[in-house]
Amino acid sequence: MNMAEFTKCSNEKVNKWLEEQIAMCQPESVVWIDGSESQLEALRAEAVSTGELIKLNEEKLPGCYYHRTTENDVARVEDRTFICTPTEEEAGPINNWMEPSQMYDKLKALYTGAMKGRTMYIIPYSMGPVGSPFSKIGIELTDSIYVVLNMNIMTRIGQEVMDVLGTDGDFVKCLHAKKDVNPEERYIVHFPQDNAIMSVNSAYGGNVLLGKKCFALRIASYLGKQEGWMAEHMLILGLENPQGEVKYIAAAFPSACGKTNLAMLIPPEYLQEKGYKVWTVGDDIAWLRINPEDGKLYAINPEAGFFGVAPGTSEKTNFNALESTKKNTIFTNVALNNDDLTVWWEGLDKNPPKNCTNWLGEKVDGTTYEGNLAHPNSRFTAPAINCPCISSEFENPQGVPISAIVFGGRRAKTAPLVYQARDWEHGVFVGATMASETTAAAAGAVGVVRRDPMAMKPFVGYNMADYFGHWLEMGKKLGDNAPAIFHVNWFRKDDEGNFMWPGFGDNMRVLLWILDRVSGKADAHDSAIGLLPTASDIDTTGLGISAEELDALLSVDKEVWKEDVENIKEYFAQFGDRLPADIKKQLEILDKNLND
Ligand code: OXD
Ligand code: MN
Repeated sequence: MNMAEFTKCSNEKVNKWLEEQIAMCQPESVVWIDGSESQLEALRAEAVSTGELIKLNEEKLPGCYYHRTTENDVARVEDRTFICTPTEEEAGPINNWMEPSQMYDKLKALYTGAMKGRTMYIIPYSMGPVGSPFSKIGIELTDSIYVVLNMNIMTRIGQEVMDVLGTDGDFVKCLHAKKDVNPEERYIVHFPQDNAIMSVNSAYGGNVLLGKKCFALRIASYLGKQEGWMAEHMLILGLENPQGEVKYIAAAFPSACGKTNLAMLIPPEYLQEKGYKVWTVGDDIAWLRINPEDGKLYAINPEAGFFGVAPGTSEKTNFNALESTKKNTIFTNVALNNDDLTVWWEGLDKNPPKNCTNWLGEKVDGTTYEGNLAHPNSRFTAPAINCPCISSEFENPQGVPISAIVFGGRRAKTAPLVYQARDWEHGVFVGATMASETTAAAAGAVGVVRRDPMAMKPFVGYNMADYFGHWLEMGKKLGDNAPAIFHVNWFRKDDEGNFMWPGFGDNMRVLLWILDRVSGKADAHDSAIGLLPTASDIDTTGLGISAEELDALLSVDKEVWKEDVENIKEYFAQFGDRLPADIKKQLEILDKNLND
C-alpha cells in the first residue's frame, strides 16, 4: 500500500512519529494546519458543504457555526478514559488503568486503516501563549474538520508553534480518529510516560479537543509532578479595587457549582459604583509555577477559548459568557432556529423557536415541544478575547501572581459560606476532601456526597495520593509565599430546603473578605474546621440578609461534620499507605476538634 505523502518538518522526532501514525491510520491525504485565516476559511466552507457545519446568521452571529454530534456521543466518557502507566499503582485507585503494551495493541487494531478515504490534519498547538516559559506544545492529528476549527478557538495553533518547537523540541503526541463513533469501542487513553494521548470513536469536544482535559490536566498534572509545577482544574480571576490594584484568585469547583459564573462575575451595583471590577484570566484550567525571581506562585490559563455549557447561560445569569458567544463561535448540540439561523437553549430566554431543529436533528415546534431542545451538555466554543471582562493579563507570558486559592462544593448542610484553612497543609486537606452533593440535573440519586479532590477526580494523570503529596511538596517550596487557601459553599440550605445565599454577583462579597484576609485587613476566629469570618466582616449592604441568617450561613454543625469525617475516612481508605502522613494528621486534627 502507498502511504499518503506528507511534507516533512525540521523536527525529526515529529517526522518519525508522523510516519508511524500515517502508516497506521492510512489516510488518503495529509494536511498541515498552518493557522492561516485562508486555510481555516476553506475548511469552514468544506465543512458547510458536507453538512458537518451549518453557517449561522452572519448579521446576528458573525463568524458562527452550528454542529451536532451523534446521539451517543455528547459528553466526556469517564468509564472509557484510561491512564496507562507502567504499573497500576502509578495510576492509582481512581483512574481506569491498563498495562501500556496491552493498550497499545488494542488501540493499534482500532486505528489501523481508521482514516482510509479521509484526510488527516496535523495541528501543531501551544497550550499557553506561544513562547511563554509556562507553555507546552502538542501536535494533534485528527480526521475531523470540526476538531481543527475548535482547536483553533481553544488553543494557539499553526506555523508559529512549529517555529517555537524548533528542530529538537518535545511535544505531546495526540492522535484522534473519529472512526465509526462506536461507543463500545470508544477510548480516551493517556500514556503519561510517553507524552502521548490517543482518542478514538468519539467526536465530542471533551473527548477529542485533546489540548484541554487530556493534555492541560491529565498529562500536564503528571508533567507538573515531574517538573515541580501544578496543572489544576481552576478558574483564574482578577479582582480590582477602587484604587486600581488587582489581586488574583484561582478557584476549583466540581461541575454544576457555577465556576464559569464566578470566573466572569459581575459585581453588585453598589460595588461597581465604588469602582470594583472583576477580570477573567481563565474559566477552567490553571497552570501554576513558582516564579524564581520572587518565590511566589504565578498562574496562566493555558487555553485560548471557553468550551462552556450553553443551557442556563443567559443575559441575567452570565452576561459576559453570553457576549463571548456572539461572534466566531461554534455551537454544538444546541437548538437551531430555522427561521433566522440563530441558536437557542434552555434558560437562554423564554422564547424557544417555533421552527426549530432540536439537538437530535428533528424538526419540531419549540414552543410546544416537551423534551430538551438543546442537550443539557450542549456547548459553545468561544474565543476568550470575545469576553467583555477578559483580563489585560490574559496573554501575559509570565502569568499572574495568585493571592488566594479557593476550593468549593455544593453542600446543603456541612460547609459554611466561607472558611479559611489554617495553613497550607490544612488547605491541601480541605482540597483533598472537597465534595459535592449530586443534583437532579445528573442521573442517579439526589443529595449523594461525591468526593472530588481539588475538582480533579476525572482529570488527575497519576495516583491521587501522590498528587496530594505533590501539593504538600509545593507548599514546602513556597514557604511563606504560599497563597492562603479558602473553602466556599454558595449552596447552603435552610431546614425548608431553600438556598440561604443569593450567589452569582453577590459572591463578590465573599471574595472581598478573602482578599481582606490575605492583606491582613479582616479578622477570623478559629473553629473545629478552620478560620471563620465574624458575621459583621461580610458586607451585606443591600442584600436583605439578617445577622441571624448570616450566622446560620457561617455555622458549623458538629454532628453533620462528624458524619462527613466518617465518609472521608472511607474515601481515604482506598489510598492505603500512599496517603501522605500530613493528610492523615489533618484528618486526626479535624476528628479531635469535632469531638472536643
Ligand atoms: C468541563 C468539565 O467540561 O469540567 O469543563 O467537565
Ligand atoms: Mn472543567
